[in-house]
Amino acid sequence: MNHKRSSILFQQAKAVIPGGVNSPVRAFKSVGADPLFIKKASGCTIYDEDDNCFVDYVGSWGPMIIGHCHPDIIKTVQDTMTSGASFGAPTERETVLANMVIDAVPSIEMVRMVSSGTEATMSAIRLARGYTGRDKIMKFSGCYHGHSDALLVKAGSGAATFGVPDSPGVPADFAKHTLTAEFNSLESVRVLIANHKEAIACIIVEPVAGNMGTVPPREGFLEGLREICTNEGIVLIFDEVMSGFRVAYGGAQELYGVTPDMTTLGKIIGGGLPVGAFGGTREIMEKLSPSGGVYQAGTLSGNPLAMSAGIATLNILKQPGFYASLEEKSRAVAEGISKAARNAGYPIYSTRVGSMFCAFFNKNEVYDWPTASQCDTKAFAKYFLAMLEEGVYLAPSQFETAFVSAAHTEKDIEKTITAATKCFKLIA
Ligand code: HOZ
Repeated sequence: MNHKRSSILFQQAKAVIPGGVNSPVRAFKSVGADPLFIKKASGCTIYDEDDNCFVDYVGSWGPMIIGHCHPDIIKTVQDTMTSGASFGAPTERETVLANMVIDAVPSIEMVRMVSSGTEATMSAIRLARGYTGRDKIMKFSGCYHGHSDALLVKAGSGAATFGVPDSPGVPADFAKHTLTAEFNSLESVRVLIANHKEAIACIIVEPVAGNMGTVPPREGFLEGLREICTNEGIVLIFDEVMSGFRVAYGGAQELYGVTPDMTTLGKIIGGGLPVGAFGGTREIMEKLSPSGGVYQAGTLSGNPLAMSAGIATLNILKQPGFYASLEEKSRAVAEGISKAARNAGYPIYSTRVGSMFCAFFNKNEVYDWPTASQCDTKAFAKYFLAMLEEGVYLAPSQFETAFVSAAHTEKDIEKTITAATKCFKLIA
């Protein structure tokens, strides 16, 4: 496969953009290759600048649940654009999308729109601190909640991929307020709470961890967090930027039947345009400025284009059978890859929740960051590059999630499994 033009574009980008990319994992650094520069996409197919085409399992890292360039999204964005891209003033669409989110997500009685997932989590944390009057927060190692100072502690995604889970530039004085427990271990949570009595404002968790690969919650974990937070007066925040409207219309909280106090969203609710949101109980949300004193603002918050794309996307997701059909496709592809590995005699540990899945290059169970970090990342890199050559575009890191969209067809899934069969044999 020829990557000539992508390589030239990457050299040009490196001269003017740090590392040649505007978000680190995109650089393909951990798989030892140059990134592909993407020219266009349609459905679940992406085309690079050398006119190679790939079945896409990145889906813009989650938003493209209905596939790229869906006609409803194109139409609504074009129509909205003709009336103006941004006003910095309220529009009706913001209330429409807010109501759709409130109807869908069990924990949300009020919601504030922002422009990214990072902004959503950062603001939710500030609000939880303002609401409780406490400073400390708790997160889980390997979970990633965007790149704000307080949350770049033992972080997943690119931070884990590049070995900088605690980033330089985060003052120790800020990081000292962030406590880190182990995902799926209520015991580690209890120990930290015992050592910081009445000092913890919130526990933030990805209910389905998606930034250390895909790690499902063990039975009782989310329920246990709910109980602990209720007993200790701690705000429970589900970071559903990835899992929201992805693993079910109402997110992981609907799937597992556990209702947090606050929820952060992003990705899907913007239909591929930049968006984020955080919401929760009326009591907490009314502490937010201008109804309350906790400050948060944004010039492009509630942006008309993003609101329109979000509304159109949710209208499609609401259609009967959408999630059942996506579940079936996702099961077929994840099980197919897992079987291909088994047949090649190559041990992987396979996880999936709805249309989020991961092939861990690990023969043992992966249930937290210490177990995820044991994966054979060199073997993953070989697999990734071989799959790319076969026309399958996966996330360029072991510590990310693969996303299936409604646009993936049986033929795409077959192509993926055939490719995996060949690639596992190659590396076995
Ligand atoms: N934080 C994203 C992965 N979990 C990467 C975003 C991007 O590079 O676009």
